[in-house]
Amino acid sequence: MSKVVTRMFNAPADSDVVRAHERDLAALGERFERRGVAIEHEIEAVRGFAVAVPSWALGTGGTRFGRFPGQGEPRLLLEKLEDAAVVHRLTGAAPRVSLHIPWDVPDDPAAFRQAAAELGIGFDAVNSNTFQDQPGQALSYKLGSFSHTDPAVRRQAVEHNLFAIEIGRQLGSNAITIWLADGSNYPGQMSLRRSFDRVLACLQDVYSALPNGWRLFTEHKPYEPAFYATVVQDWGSSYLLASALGERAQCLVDLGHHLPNTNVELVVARLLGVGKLGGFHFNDSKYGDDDLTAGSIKPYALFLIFHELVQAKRERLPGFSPAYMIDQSHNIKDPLEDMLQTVDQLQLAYAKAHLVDHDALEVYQNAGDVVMAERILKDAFETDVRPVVAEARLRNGAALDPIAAFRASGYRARKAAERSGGAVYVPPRSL
Ligand code: RM4
Ligand code: MN
Ligand code: MN
Repeated sequence: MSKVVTRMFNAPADSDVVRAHERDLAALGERFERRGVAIEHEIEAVRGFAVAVPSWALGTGGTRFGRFPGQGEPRLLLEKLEDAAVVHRLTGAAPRVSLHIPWDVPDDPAAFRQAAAELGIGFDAVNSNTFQDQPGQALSYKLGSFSHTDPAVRRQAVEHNLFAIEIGRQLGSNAITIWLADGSNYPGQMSLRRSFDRVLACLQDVYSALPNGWRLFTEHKPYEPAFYATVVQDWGSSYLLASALGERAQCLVDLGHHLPNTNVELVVARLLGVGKLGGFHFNDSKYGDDDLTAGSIKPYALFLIFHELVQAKRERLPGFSPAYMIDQSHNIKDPLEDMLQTVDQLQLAYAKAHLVDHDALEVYQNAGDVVMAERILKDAFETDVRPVVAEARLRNGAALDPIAAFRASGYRARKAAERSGGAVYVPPRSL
């Protein structure tokens, strides 16, 4: 952690606030005790939770109608790193960054890795991008990348993925996430069957070049930018690809990449059941790929997803090692505050999922007692675990209340003064 970042957030928390927290924690501990739950165990579990911050979400996003950037946003990759370190410093739960290539390619990966390490930051999965044409690019992805009918375009797209892997390798990443925009806007535009075969063949090329210890994640999404038929549109297609590729290929579930009312915890359970759940892009949504703050719209669904994950961990499901990453776009919030809210929401959902009485749940399920089984879940979900999460943060050397600490630090105002005049490319929200 850089000295500057540390100093800025080192102001001791208001002692009244700390005392109030201690009382709340003690009261909750007493409640837990009555239920036979050790609060210490819960706190330690939350301390172990970590999630990666996306490099592309540290600036203000936008919609295709416009973008309203805030002051003091990062202009350079190093400044993004500095902001990511703030999220980790305040939450104690965001020690890694997930990079988007080529939006965020370090000029000197070794030096960049070193700078990140000094800030206490490592790297999670790298993301490739064949959904846009880059300046100077030889061939266009307008009609697809891996699914394109022209083998030269497919080759170019594969090469780009190999480049992303190479950058990731130098940074210490151990996975690549591939989300493809490939698809068609009109019936007849592409062969529904052959486009899938071509995608699989390209993925096989990338998969066979994976460094040792690396995983490949395929990410599905139902629509946008292809509005008629997206090649990897659902978890079933993603699963077909991952299983055809081999053991080191798994599926990545972006929570917003489902049609309204999809039971995402069921998707998670299915993928867990076949050892193919590779990771997550956390966010929330009302309609589609809205990229809203995790837990802001459907906190119960988020809890139920974590319930599946905690169960899988308890049962030591083979191959269970999901990569937790955030994928959001902040149109109207300060990106850093949104990240702090997000990590907090994830920690809360995780803490609640840890409270579920699994043995009792199984008894009720076996007895066909629907009401009591549901009550077990609701009881955990409705418990106010904020003191547990706050205590976990404190013990991890982070803030009791990250947003309050962030605002009190004056970080954004300071950065607004320092970071004037530059522009950084920020992807539109609709990506
Ligand atoms: C896509 C997808 C990818 C993300 C891009 C920016 O909708 O969620 O994961 O990298 O957006
Ligand atoms: Mn995503
Ligand atoms: Mn998305």
